[in-house]
Amino acid sequence: MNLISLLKSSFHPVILGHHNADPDAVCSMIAVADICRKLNPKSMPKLACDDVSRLSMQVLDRFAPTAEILETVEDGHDLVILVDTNSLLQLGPKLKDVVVNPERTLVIDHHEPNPELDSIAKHAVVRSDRYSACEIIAGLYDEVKLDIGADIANLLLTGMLFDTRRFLYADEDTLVAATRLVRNGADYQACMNSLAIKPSRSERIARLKAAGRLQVHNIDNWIIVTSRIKAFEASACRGLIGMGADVAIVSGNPSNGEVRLSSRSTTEFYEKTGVNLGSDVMEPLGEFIEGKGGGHPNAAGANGRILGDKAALRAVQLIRDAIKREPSPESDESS
Ligand SMILES: [Mn+2]
Repeated sequence: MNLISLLKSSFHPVILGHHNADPDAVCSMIAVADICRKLNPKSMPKLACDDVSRLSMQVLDRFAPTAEILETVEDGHDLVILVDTNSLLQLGPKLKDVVVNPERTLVIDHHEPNPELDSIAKHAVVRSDRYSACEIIAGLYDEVKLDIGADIANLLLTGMLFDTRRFLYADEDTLVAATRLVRNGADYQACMNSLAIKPSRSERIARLKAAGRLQVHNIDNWIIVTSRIKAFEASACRGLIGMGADVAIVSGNPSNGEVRLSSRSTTEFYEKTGVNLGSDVMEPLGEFIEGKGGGHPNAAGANGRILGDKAALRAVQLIRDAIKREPSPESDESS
């Protein structure tokens, strides 16, 4: 059965996105519902996600204030459409059991196909070479010969902007699709604005204070910065990386007398030095500050009781040691 007859044959489709649905997921879902209604005017699509991200709520407020996204689905649907995911696990606990009949399941997604895909759905539009589900769906409008209205164009462009990180990840097809959405009435600036989240006043002040108290350490041409604030350490680290640091370590001092350290590094730093902020830095640091530490290669933290300044300097020492241990192409060139 082709896509058009599948969608035309459905009167009660349910459209599912992944849990903590991001703007690409929710915007795709609303567009797919629009396609269903246009192909079959009697169709009454329902949308559902385990939960919707805060940013997605902001986008919906702006472009689809009346859209209803449910958290659970009752029986009685005749087609299940998975959007922006092809894995049941990603649907989250409340929805993973909705998908039961592969004959009546369609997947529209841009992630790598999951091995279980064939057993989930007999119908799939999975294009892992595309940068967003919204881009695929913009193409589907052509395929089924439907016009894209301005409302949907805004949603699809916003989903594309989000998943491509404002076209950092894109190719010619992506840009052509985006241009066509603008021609169909999408307001580029409004789409960009709908994705802007301004941190709270206290968070912004914390970031600025962290910048004001900065110490810069040069290790093998890498710029490692340390600072201290009361709260919002992780946000401050991201801010300092944005200002140009390769690694940022910020200690926070919450009122309970504990010390919290947060750290971030650039992908380039991790790729070229091999220094893992979790296992090389924050884990041993956790012990040093009489607490616990760990995390990921580019983002890690520790909690303990030793003063923040001392702890941050120790973290710098651990990075210095780790850089010496790891073969670093950068330092070979510069030495
Ligand atoms: Mn996506």
